[in-house]
Amino acid sequence: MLYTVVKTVGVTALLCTSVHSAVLPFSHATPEVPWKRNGLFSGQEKRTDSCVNGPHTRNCWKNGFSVATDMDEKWPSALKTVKYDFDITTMTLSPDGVAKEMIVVNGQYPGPTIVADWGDIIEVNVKNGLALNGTGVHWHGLRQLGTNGMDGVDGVTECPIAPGENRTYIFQATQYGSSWYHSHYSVQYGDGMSGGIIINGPATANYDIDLGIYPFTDWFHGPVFTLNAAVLHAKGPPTADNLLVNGSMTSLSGGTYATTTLTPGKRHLLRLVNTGINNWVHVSLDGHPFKVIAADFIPIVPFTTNSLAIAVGQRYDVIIDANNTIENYWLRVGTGGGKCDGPNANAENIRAVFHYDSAPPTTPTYTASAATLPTGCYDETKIVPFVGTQVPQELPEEMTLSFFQSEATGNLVRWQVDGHAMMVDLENPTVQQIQRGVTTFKEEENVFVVGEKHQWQYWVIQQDSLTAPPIPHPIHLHGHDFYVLDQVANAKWAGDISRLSTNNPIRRDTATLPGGGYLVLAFESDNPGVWVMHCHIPFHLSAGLSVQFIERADEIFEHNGNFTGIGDTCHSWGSFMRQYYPNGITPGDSGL
Ligand SMILES: *[C@@H]1O[C@H](CO)[C@@H](O)[C@H](O)[C@H]1NC(C)=O
Ligand SMILES: *[C@@H]1O[C@H](CO)[C@@H](O)[C@H](O)[C@H]1NC(C)=O
Ligand SMILES: *[C@@H]1O[C@H](CO)[C@@H](O)[C@H](O)[C@H]1NC(C)=O
Ligand SMILES: *[C@@H]1O[C@H](CO)[C@@H](O)[C@H](O)[C@H]1NC(C)=O
Ligand SMILES: CC(=O)N[C@H]1CO[C@H](CO)[C@@H](O)[C@@H]1O
Ligand SMILES: [Cu+2]
Repeated sequence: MLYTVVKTVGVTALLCTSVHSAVLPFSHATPEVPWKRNGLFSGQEKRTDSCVNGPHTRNCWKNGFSVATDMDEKWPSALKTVKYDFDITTMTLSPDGVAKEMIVVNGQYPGPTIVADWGDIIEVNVKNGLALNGTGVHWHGLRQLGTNGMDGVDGVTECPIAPGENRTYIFQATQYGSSWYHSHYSVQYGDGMSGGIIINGPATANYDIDLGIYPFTDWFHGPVFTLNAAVLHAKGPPTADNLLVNGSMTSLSGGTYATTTLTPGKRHLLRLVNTGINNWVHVSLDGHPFKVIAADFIPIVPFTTNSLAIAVGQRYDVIIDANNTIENYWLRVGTGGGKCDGPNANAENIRAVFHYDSAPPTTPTYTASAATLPTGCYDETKIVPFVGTQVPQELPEEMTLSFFQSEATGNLVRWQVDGHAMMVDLENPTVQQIQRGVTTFKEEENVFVVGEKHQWQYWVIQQDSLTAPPIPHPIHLHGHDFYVLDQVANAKWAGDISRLSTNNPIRRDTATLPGGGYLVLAFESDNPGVWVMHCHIPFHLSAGLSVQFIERADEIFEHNGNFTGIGDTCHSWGSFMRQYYPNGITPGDSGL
């Protein structure tokens, strides 16, 4: 191995108040090692110069870009800026017939979908219209190359936006595909603050009609902040009241099934997103297999399946061929099954309607695939990225996930990495600390330092079998896609690197850490910034299940002018906190 991964954690030095002018001491002048992709599928690239993206030529894009372009390395230059104004307010809505005071974007749930073309600049002005909550927006899966300050992580890349204040996020869509945005202010998105993101680009199979984003989320009728305060001291997961499909569902109080219209004879692209809280979802459509063409932001070699398992934070783009009898069909949704995720009171009745245009508006009756939905909390495995990558087979560094709960601390739930539950300082985010010259961090900031330029970084997240309940966790990394090299339930990583799948492994931004086992990941240190990697179950994240990578600290400000204004946001946030929450927010809440 030509290099070592520098890892510091648990540095105990107190934050020093004297003036530091030095940056973190880990600038290595490592030469760039060639880790180029092997171009596995490059033979399939058509000449795209004159090719226009259309129903029969989805593989091409424009100006020589196509589905064979590696979007880690190349993307179209920005042709336009798409602009949105987000007003965050509370509002009482009844997505499933039960009224709930929600926190929403522009008065709607799900929030407005951001639509851009590959390469566009996205500019969103976010105004906090809440009375008593901070907010901030994270653009899930967007790489934020050179724009770490736009990542929207409170206490890490920014201070929360205080009530009455606003800030503008500006970043480039260097990737394409389907995703979502959500608040990263504690558990806030569980009360509704989320919406879809569509970045138009090429695809690995042809389709006629883009049906857009199709989100799934388990749903709690009470305020999620109140629930979280209880869950932080509970013995197990709470029971979700319902599960919303595209923002609606039925319940004993009314509500309706989401309905989607299909055009007979056409192929439809549907962008499935789990925007949920606790529940994995299993999804199938009666009489219609899914042709799966992308996993998270990664185009994949198409495969056909009757159902998909989707962890919180994951996405799948699927093509549905409306070639069946002109009728109405059930889309069926199951959860992981209660033991691996969390109980859902309406688990048996979650569905939606797919209606063929010109079919009579009757309730679906077709039941042929009704009984076939699997259960369990796991990732799909047939995922082969269309643009292949060879990852060198190297030994990963280990992080251990443990669990701590004691009567002495009022049963406060702690999900710990290497012995520490993450707690961020909302008033002094990590990037501001680095800007001020801080070089050592508190143990509970769970800092892992990555100093090298353009090298592979390998990590194994190991569940501690003695303390951690053997449940799976959807792990999400910011600023990068990662490669899934190994993923085993109820097992201990034994250091055998020959096990690692390195020949075009699964590449995505969210993957399941199996119950009682481990997950081995690799990513390239190609994006200076502070990037969190965390469990995407808000209750676990709030109880500490996160780390932050400080990647190439000495270059963060050199390549990144986008921390401008962080001081003002932090000043406003500090004033707000002193006035309304002098004792801090929920005790034991990580802030994330
Ligand atoms: C956020 O607002 C909710 C009410 O919508 C309140 O219950 C909660 O305490 C607030 N929490 C924080 C951390 O600001
Ligand atoms: C955003 O805040 C600035 C002051 O920080 C103010 O001048 C501007 O009018 C605000 N914009 C909106 C849309 O509220
Ligand atoms: C989801 O709901 C929105 C709002 O009702 C609607 O505009 C959109 O077409 C729906 N999407 C699908 C795929 O049905
Ligand atoms: C619809 O087309 C798919 C291939 O796209 C085929 O496998 C399936 O059998 C067809 N279904 C019907 C009902 O014709
Ligand atoms: C380096 C960089 O991307 N700087 C941009 C940060 O954001 C401002 C607008 O807020 C741009 O003007 C800078 O170019
Ligand atoms: Cu978790």
